[in-house]
Amino acid sequence: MSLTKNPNVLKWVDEMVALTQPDQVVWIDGSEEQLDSLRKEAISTGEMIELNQKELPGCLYHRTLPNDVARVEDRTFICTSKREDAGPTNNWCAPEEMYAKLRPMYDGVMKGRTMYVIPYSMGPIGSPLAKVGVEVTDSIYVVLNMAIMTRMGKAAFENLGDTSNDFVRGLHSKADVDPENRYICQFPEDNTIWSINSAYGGNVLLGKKCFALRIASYQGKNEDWMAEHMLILGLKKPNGEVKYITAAFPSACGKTNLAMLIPPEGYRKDGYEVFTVGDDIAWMKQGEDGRLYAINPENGFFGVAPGTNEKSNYNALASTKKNTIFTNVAINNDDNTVWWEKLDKNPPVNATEWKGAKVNGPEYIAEGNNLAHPNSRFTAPAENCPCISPEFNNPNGVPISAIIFGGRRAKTTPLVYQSFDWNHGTFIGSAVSSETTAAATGAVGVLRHDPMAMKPFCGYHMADYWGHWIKMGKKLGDKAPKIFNVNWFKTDDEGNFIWPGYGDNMRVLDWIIKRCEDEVEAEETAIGYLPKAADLNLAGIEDEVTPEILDKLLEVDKNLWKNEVEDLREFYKQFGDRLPAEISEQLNNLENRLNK
Ligand code: GTP
Ligand code: SPV
Ligand code: MN
Repeated sequence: MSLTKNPNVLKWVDEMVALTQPDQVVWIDGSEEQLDSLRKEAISTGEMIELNQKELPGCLYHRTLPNDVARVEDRTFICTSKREDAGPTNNWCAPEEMYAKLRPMYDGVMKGRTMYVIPYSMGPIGSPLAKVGVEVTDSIYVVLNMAIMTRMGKAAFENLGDTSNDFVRGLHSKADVDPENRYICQFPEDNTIWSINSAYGGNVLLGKKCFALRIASYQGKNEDWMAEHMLILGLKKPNGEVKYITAAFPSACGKTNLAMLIPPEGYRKDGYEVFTVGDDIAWMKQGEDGRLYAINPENGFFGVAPGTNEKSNYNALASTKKNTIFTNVAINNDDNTVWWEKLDKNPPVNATEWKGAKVNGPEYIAEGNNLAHPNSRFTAPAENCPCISPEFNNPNGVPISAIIFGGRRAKTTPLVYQSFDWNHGTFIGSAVSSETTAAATGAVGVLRHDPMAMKPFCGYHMADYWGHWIKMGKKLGDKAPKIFNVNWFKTDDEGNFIWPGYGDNMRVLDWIIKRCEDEVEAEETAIGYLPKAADLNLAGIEDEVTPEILDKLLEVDKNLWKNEVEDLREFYKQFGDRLPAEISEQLNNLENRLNK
């Protein structure tokens, strides 16, 4: 029955059973037989819909409640004993108070239901950087997603061993999916996560944001490593050498797309190739040679569906062709396949929109509706990805040459620039602002601070987190990756993006790698090193990116940047004297350079 003898696991599961009182407990061993019977059960109850098995073998569809389609940041809490340890950018509650508030909600909540006990590893099983979690849940959807997103099953328990207490305890119940009583709570001091009243993605796949970012960032601070909201890609040069880059962009700002980039034709002909190691989360630690190494703790992609097509992201689309779960996209009832905005120009006439209503697709869209929810997602196995890196399962990770920050900025931030050094790069990361997206509930398109793309995911005081970055930089010394900032989202006065983006972002990666290898000079400006116009390879897009547009893309408008400095000064105030001196020094230096 239970898959482990580990008394710490058994004791905790017993406690969770006593609390939630399920009718039965099923331990998830990860076997295909067991998963298949769960799939059949979920299909029979209507929880999942089987899609066209010829076109999309192994693929299932799931629809969540309209009130439950994204992360809920206002209901997400970091529960540390001291308020100041959670910091001003997190919702905080004392652990005892939060446990006391939630316990009655969990009391008997699984009566009439089954509890699934899911052992999983974040990171390749046995990797020195990997960690084990156990999630108990009353949702088959969660089990089937965790089976794709993590290394799930018996092997995770074998890796934990019979005595270790080092596992993250995740309790999830969809309960009544009541938004008024929805809570996503992290208890970093207890390695514990309690999530209730949601059945959606980042709220309930507890290995992902809750563990691999919120809890893990806290662990990383204490254990000298880093948990980041970053993609990891390998860029193969014509000489066969592969350089690894990580990039932190806020939710729905292009990580999956950059991680799976297909270089423009000219680059492909020359022999450039991009390999995906990860599309959302990186765990990074200093290796024996002194360099920074990254693993992707996940085993699949929980990717944004809308906007994904043959052209924008061929590799992501290809990844979804088998054994994939689609959540909140639209269904084409003629052939029982899926559709979402910008998949192609032919929305199905005989469609079911994401909330479940049968509609005429083209007419429905013409009336201003979305067929798929803007935050609809695919859960696809990493092994499906045509450009998955041969290093994907390397237990030691890949050595990182460059770290990129970015966000959605219509103005101010140029296409790309390089920091002067690690501390300046840390400052640039701390200063990231981005327009909000549909990945979290709330208004879309509002500019907000999202340091290192970690605002919703940092499990402790944001200023201490910056301090941790600075400390890591000292440890890494001259082996530290170079730090850059990019912005694919600059617009003209009509609001149109002026950089083609997607595959053409290769041109920016090319410059970044050349800078890492000291192959090109740069323009020293007040904000950092910018490319000399002639050093960006625009072959094939000269018509689109004219010299005037390139000027706009590389512009450093001193007045806008002075406003930025003002705004940052205000933003940093909330961190009081926990703000590292290095960060305020960087802000002062920037101001002085702008005033010169
Ligand atoms: P999360 O999974 O939420 O963390 O998101 P992500 O950062 O992986 O975002 P993703 O790559 O899925 O992109 C989200 C949206 O940004 C999609 O609608 C893309 O079409 C769009 N996007 C991605 N890259 C680019 C780009 O280079 N230019 C433009 N204009 N849009 C882009
Ligand atoms: C994000 O919002 O950054 C995601 C999706 O990657 S979720 O898992 O829902 O958080
Ligand atoms: Mn993400």
